[in-house]
Amino acid sequence: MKTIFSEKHALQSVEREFYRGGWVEAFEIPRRAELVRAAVTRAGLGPVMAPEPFDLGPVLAVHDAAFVRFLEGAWESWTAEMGPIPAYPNLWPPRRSRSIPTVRPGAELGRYAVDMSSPILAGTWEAARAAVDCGLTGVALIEAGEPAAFALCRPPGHHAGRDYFGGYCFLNNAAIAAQQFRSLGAARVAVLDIDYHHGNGTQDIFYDRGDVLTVSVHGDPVQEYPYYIGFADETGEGDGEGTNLNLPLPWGADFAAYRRALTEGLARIRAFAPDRLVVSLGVDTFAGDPISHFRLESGDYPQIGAMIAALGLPTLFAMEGGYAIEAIGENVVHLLEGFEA
Ligand code: SP5
Ligand code: ZN
Repeated sequence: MKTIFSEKHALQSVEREFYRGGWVEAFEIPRRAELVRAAVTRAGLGPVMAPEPFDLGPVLAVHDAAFVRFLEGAWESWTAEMGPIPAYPNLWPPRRSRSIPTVRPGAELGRYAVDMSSPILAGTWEAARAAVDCGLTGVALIEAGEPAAFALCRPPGHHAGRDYFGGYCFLNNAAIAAQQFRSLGAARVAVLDIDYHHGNGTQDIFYDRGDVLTVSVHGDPVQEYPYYIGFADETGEGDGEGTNLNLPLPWGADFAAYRRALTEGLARIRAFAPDRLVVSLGVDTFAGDPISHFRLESGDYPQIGAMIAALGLPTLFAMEGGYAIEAIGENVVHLLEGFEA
């Protein structure tokens, strides 16, 4: 299958992230994407191509317009007041406060950020747009007849909601791609999120939609980021009632437990009978992942790919998390090879 990759991902680059009161070596680093790209090439998975540029239409079909305007201009307004330093939020609106615009960039940052993991830098907007373009180019390839495509998105996207960013994510690449499939004529689309963390942004975006099924297998939010969302009793609302499925697993879950949950998720997708599938592909389920607590081995990933392939759906893979640098390339390629086998 074809891989879509943009060098612009490197514009989002931090060396440290804030953790337990101090700065630790960052986990979401440009090297991740470079290693996946190298592994794709080494394995002969198929050609690696640059994305086509898309206008903001598909982004605005998913994200709030004021949020998008904020992200686009955040660096400029921040640096005008603060100088050229990374934009980190350090305050958040209290509950029941009103959404009155302010002129201060720090206050606007807190309005839209959900955590401190995702600083806005000079190139953040360009990097996030390029990641979206990777997904949209994958959609176009599939609509042109490719059975599958791999959007090697970075920064990742699944924690970004309609009007918020965080968890290393700014724009929701997978959700934008799923909506694009809808806009181009698919009646029903499923999003399967196999990143270790709950795909809260994707759930949020499609929560009241009956035309997009969202399924996520992830670390139980009782124990794990994003903590406040991702529980099994969140099933959708309104037209979307019954079209969100959360399959949380406890810390320490091994592949046997994982496979059971995934099997349940895939059965729900089959019953929904979608026309297209988007997979939020994180490999932070790996036992060696430095910030996660599942126990999957590299040898398990081909089976996950094969299980997804058994759905027989045109499938877009969109890269999300995975922080075990030494194994990220191998794990991603194993999964995609399992899909194609
Ligand atoms: C896309 C994605 O996988 N985002 C993950 C966001 C996780 N944010 C919480 C990170 C907590 C970092 N903990 C450091 C543990 C060091 N031992
Ligand atoms: Zn993750």
